[in-house]
Amino acid sequence: MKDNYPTRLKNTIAFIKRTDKVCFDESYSEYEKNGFIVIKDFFAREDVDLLLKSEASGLVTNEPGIQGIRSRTGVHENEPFKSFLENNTKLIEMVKDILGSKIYIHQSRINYKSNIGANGWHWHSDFETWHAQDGMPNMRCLTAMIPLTENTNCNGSLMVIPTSHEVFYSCKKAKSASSMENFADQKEGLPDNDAIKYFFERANGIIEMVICEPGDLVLFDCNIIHGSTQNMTPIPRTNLFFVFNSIENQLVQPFSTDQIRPDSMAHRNVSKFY
Ligand code: 6CS
Ligand code: FE
Repeated sequence: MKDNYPTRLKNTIAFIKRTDKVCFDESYSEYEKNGFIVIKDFFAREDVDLLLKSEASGLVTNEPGIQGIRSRTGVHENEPFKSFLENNTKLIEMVKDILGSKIYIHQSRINYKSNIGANGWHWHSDFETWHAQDGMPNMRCLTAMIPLTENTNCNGSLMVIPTSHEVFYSCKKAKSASSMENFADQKEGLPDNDAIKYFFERANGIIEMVICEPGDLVLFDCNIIHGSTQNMTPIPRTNLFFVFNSIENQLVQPFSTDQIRPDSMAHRNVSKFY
């Protein structure tokens, strides 16, 4: 298959104009323009509180350098996360409208940033990873972020660069980490500082801190440049993520590696479509 977004090459560092449509439904113009949207009080508070209290199972990724769990992937395969997803027709219909087709779960995860000193995530585009490492062909994918605790102005909340989803940054090949290591501590697929500056200036100097609380829904495009800092506070930041991909954008062979990641990180054997 043609590689529309070549990345992790030896020498080329380039900005590639996005050719994929961001949004198939005109009523989400803010999402289309900025690459993300926050919808207050989308979920019933008690449904979200139940998720926080529940023990999740799934593939664990540990914190690099410190004790603790960084992430758990594949959480939607078990209760109560499974029912929470499947019963949320309001969410599913909305994502289908935006992506313009039937959808499925590419990845689900909980990121636990709940201990003092829990690590952040440097600036990156998720799509860059999913394209290079998982063989996601195009940008027909988005993330629904569901805060299970408060995301405040100081506990390592998500930061995004509005409008950065419109351009793909082709990253320079880095000292190779395995695909699995790259999940815990990203070394490959990081935009360099000049690229971050470019996106920042293009956004008229705006970096948005996504402050939100349980009950809210955050949708962000697969290619938006985002990141977050360490959580230095005793205020836990725990977020659930459902990554939805279009049925028309299913995974092929990875574009930049031979390593196939586990199904819970990059769903290939898809049987359930919405
Ligand atoms: O490797 C991944 O799939 C994950 N890593 C990052 C840095 N962002 C999104 C994604 O869940
Ligand atoms: Fe990410």
